[in-house]
Amino acid sequence: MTDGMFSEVLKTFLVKYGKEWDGREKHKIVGKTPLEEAAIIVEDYGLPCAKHEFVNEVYSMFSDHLCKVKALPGANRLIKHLSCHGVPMALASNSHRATIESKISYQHGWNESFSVIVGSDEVRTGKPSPDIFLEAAKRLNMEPSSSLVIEDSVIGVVAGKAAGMEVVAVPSLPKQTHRYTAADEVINSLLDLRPEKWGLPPFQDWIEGTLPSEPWYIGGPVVKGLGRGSKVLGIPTANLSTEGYSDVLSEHPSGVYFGWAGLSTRGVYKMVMSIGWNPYFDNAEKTIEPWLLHEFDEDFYDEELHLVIVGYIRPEANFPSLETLIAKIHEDRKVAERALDLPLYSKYRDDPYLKITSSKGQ
Ligand code: ADP
Ligand code: RBF
Ligand code: MG
Repeated sequence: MTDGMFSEVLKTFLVKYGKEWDGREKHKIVGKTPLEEAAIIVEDYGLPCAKHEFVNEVYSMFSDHLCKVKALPGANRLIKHLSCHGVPMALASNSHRATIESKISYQHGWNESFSVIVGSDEVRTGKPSPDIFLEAAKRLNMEPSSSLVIEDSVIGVVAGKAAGMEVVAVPSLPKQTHRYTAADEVINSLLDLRPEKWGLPPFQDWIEGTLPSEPWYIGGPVVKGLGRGSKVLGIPTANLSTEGYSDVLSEHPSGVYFGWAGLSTRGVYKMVMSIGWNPYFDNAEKTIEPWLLHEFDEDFYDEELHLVIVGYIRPEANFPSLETLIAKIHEDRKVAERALDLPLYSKYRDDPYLKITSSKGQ
């Protein structure tokens, strides 16, 4: 139970004991079984309750929130794809079976897609022991060696490898790749999974190097960034504040996206952008950096900028040199420029959100 909703419940629970939830604890409990979680938190906070009391209370509070838990970006797409192709799937989690079942009951089509569910209360030992995965393979009638595990926790990666399976890690917390060296591959989000690498049918929804999405919208005044775009890269990016966008941003992984940009006094332009921590510079803060594909003769700080984001290109990456980073961004520009001429994407040029009628514009 690694999602934000669980953190919220813990926070409320700890307040009752006069304690304050320290988000840093998240690290220690990712991927653990409910009883292990309880042991860690009861001990760390010196709570005057037994482990099983903690589990009972916290999980009964949590069950009221399960309906609000959102699927990870790309999860629905992946599940639909694999189940359409008849790939047998199991859900194997350190949570208890009852929690898993009620959690997925709120996700459309998931219960029908997973032919097997294994919770940690159904085996002798939870992850990192391989038991859960071995039991899942057995119930699916599959060989462990021909099974692929998709995991968000280090503990789960260790369990999958111990079961003799191939493991793709999708870390749930940012900047954690280095902790997942046991995995066969570490990807940034489920959007980056290439099923064909693992002998599974490839996705067919990529179009000319882009993955279309339902359009999503962000906007605000152009703010000062770290002053690197034009100076260091020769690529100016009209940064937007991330404030107020935590919900939209959590629905979309960090990465390189494209779409249309509307500037209140100037017009609508093609746009390619990065959202994330810029691994090459290893920023402490997540930034939103749209590059408008047009030559302007002046800056436009504070001007109202609205973006309609229509597709995804790639995850953010690190690069061996500034030149290779710059070359990659120019490649992104070409991909976006071409794609935005396709009817699928060009139709959003007329989205009313781009025609800003602010008091500042004239
Ligand atoms: P900062 O770190 O402050 O974002 P940049 O070097 O990235 O500085 O420059 C970004 C600024 O350059 C934008 O805020 C905008 O005012 C201006 N600018 C000029 N041309 C463009 C363009 N094509 N795309 C984005 N911003 C541009
Ligand atoms: N920064 C990275 O560290 N890795 C990337 O893969 C990356 N991709 C980018 C793609 C585009 C289209 C743009 C506009 C920027 C990208 N950047 C990336 C961000 C770049 O480093 C950033 O704009 C500068 O740090 C200026 O603030
Ligand atoms: Mg910038």
